[in-house]
Amino acid sequence: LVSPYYGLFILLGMFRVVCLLAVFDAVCLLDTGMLFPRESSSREVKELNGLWDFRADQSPNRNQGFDRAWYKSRLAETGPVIDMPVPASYNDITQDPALRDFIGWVWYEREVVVPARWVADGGTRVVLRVGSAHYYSVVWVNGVKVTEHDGGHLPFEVEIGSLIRKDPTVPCRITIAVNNTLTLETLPPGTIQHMDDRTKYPEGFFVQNFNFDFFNYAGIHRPVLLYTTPKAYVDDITVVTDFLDNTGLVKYNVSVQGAANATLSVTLIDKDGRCVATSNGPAGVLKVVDVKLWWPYLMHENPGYLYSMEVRLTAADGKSTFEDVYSLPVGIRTVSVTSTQFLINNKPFYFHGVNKHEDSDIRGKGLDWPLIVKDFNLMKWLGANSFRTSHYPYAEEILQMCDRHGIVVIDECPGVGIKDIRSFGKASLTHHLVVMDELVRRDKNHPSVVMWSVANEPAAEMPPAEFYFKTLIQHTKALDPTRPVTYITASNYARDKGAPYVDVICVNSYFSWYHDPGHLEVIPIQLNTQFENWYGKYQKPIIQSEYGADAVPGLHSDPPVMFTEEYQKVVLQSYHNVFDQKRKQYVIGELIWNFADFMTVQGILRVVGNKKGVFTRQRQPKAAAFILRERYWRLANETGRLPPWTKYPCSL
Ligand code: BDP
Repeated sequence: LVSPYYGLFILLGMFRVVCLLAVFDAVCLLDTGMLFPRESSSREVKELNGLWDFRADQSPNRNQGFDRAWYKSRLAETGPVIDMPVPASYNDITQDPALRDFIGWVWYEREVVVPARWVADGGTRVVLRVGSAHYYSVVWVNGVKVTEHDGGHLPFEVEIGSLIRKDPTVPCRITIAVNNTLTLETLPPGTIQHMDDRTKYPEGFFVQNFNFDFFNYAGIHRPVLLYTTPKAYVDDITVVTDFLDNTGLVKYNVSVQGAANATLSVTLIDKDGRCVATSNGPAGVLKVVDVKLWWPYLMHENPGYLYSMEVRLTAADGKSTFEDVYSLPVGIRTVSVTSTQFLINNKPFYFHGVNKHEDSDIRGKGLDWPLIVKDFNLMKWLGANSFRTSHYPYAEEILQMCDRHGIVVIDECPGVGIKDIRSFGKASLTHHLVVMDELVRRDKNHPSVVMWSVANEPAAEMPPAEFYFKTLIQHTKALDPTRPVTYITASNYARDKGAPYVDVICVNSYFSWYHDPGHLEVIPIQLNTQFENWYGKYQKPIIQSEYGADAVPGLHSDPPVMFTEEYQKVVLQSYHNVFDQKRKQYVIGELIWNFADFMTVQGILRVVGNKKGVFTRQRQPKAAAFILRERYWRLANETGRLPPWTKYPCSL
C-alpha cells in the first residue's frame, strides 16, 4: 500500500511549526468549505424539516427505484408513500418490523416553494444542504441528479440555483434516496450475508453484519435546508488561536469562491458587541488586548467565552457588486499535551465526562432539540466537563452547544468496528482519509473540540493496522497540527500497532464485566496493571475512555450481582479508587460508558439495548448517576476555579 499522501506527511512533519502559522488544511483533498449555514445580511436559510413522502424499496434487489426511475415523477405516482419526519431515523416510526430492520434504499421526497427573489436573482446561489443521511445518499432536483454522498454523520451540499431557474413555474421537487448498507469499505464497515439454505431461511433472506454495539439507525438524521449566498462568497474560514500574556491571537484564513478579486474585511466582536480587533485580506492575525479566553465548564467562572468573527466580502464582476457576510463564533484557547498532562490554556485539564450516543426513543439518531438541551442539563448536573462523540461525528448543533457551555469534546470519526482484515485495505484507508478530511473541515473551528479520535477499538493487533493507523494519524495531524490525535484502543498494550503514533493513549476496559464477570475484587489489580503497562511502554498520558457495567433500572441486590444498580455502582467506585491514585501521575481523564442506555441490535447479551447508561434511555438517573455526580463535582472543586454558588452541593 502506498498512500498518495506519504510524501506530504514527511514534508508537513518537518514544517509543523510553519503549518501552525499557515493554513492548516494544506493536505485536505476537498476543494470547498463546509461552513455551517447561518443567516446574515447577505444569506437566507429555509429549513425543509417536517414531513416528507417516503417509501422503502422492498423489491428483492432493492433496486426498483432506480430501475423505474422513481426520481423522475412524484413518489406518490410510482407507489404508496407514508409520512416520514425529517430529521429522524425511519426505523422506529412505524409498527412495521420490516421497516425497523430494513436494509437497502429508502426514498424521501418533498416539494419546496422557493422564494421568487431567489429564483429571479441570478446573482444568488441557492444551496441544498443535508446535515447527515445514513449511509449513502443520492439527490435529485426535479428529476435531475445533483449530487451523491458516501457516509453518514457528516454534511453535504450542492448548488441548485441554475436548475430551479430552468423553469420557475414548476415547484422544486427534492428526492433523496438513502441506502444504509454497510460494506467492508464503508465507515463503519459491515458485510451482507445471504442465507441460501431454504430449509432454514425464507427466499431472499439476508442480514447485515457489523462489529459495533449500537442500532444501525438510518434515514435523514439532521436538518435539510436551502440557503443562499451571493455569487461571490466566503467559502471557508480557518482559525487557529493562541495567546501571549493577556493578548489573544486569532490567526485566520478565508477562502473565497466566485470572484477572482475580492476585498475582505474581518472584525472580531466581543460578547458585549464591541469591536476588539480588525484586519483586511484573506489571511491575517487579529490581536485581542485583555483577551477573555475560552475555558471549559467548571474550570473557570466564565466558561465558553466566544467572540464573533465577522467576515465581510466585497467583489464586483463588471455588471454587479456582491457583498457577503459570515459570522463565525471564535473561542480563543490553546491545547497541548505533555507526557503526563493535557493542557488547556497551559493549565492541566482532567476529563471527567461521559461517552454518549445520538440515540433516543422514536427518533433514533434524528436531531431533536428538546433531547439535546436535556442532555446538556444532565451533563451539567453530573458535573461532567467533557464527552467523546462515540462512535461517529455528532450534529454541528451539538458542538455549538459545547462551544457555548464550555463542554470539551473528543471528536470521533465513524471508524468503529474495524475488525476484518479486509477493512484495512487501500479502498478502506482512502475512504477513511476522506472522512477525516470532511470531519476536520466541518469541526476545525470549534474551540470545544480538543482532540480527534480516528477510530474505536479497531483490530489494532493485525499486521496491516500499523500502516493504516500511521497513515491516518499522520494525515490528521497534517490536516490540523493544532490538536492531538488518538484512537480508542481495547487491545493488548504490547501488540497495539497504532499506539506509537497517537498523542494520548485512550483505553477501554470492562474488568469484572466482560472479563471475570461478577468478580469485583479483580478491578483494583487489573486496572492498575493496565495503566502501568500502557504508561510503562509509551510514556504518554492516558484517558480511561470507557468503563462501566449494565444495570437494568430497578434491579437490586446486596451483595451486588451483575445487572443490578448496586453492581454498576460498585464497578464505578472500584475504578474511581484507582483513578484517584493514577491521576496524580499520568491518567488525565475518565469517561463513563455510557451517559444513557441506548438501542443495539437484538442479541443474547442485550436486553432491549445496552444498559450501561447512568441514565435510562428516557434520561432518568440510576443509582450510579449519583455516585458519578458526587465524584465529578468533587473533582471540579479540587481542580477548577468555581464561584462559590456553583460549588456542589450548595447549588443543588
Ligand atoms: C465497548 C465499545 C462500545 C460498547 C461497549 C459495551 O466501544 O461501543 O457499547 O463496549 O459492550 O467495547 O457496552
